[in-house]
Amino acid sequence: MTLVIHRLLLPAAMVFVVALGEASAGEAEVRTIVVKELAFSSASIELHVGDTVEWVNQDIFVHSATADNGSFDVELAPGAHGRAALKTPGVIAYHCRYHPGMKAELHVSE
Ligand SMILES: [Cu+2]
Repeated sequence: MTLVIHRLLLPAAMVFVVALGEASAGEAEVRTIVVKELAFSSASIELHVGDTVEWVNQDIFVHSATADNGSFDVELAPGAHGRAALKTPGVIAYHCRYHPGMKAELHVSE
């Protein structure tokens, strides 16, 4: 009888642990920012540590997403995408190395 109960409970317990693990991981997200017509689509975006930003270059020009603090420097060929993982909280201002007018910010919280 004990054996039967174990067989029933074990899978249920495993599902519970998996669910807890996902919740405590903070549901890391991939957030897309489109780069188009010489601009970043989001001038300011709210994110969390562990999230990833993906820039999608829909222009016919080369762009970059370059953090002012040096934490990332993503080269974006025409039609290409590039990613940066966010590891520390704070406001990260970034720009395009090729077009000084292209600027935006990431607001990263814990
Ligand atoms: Cu640019």
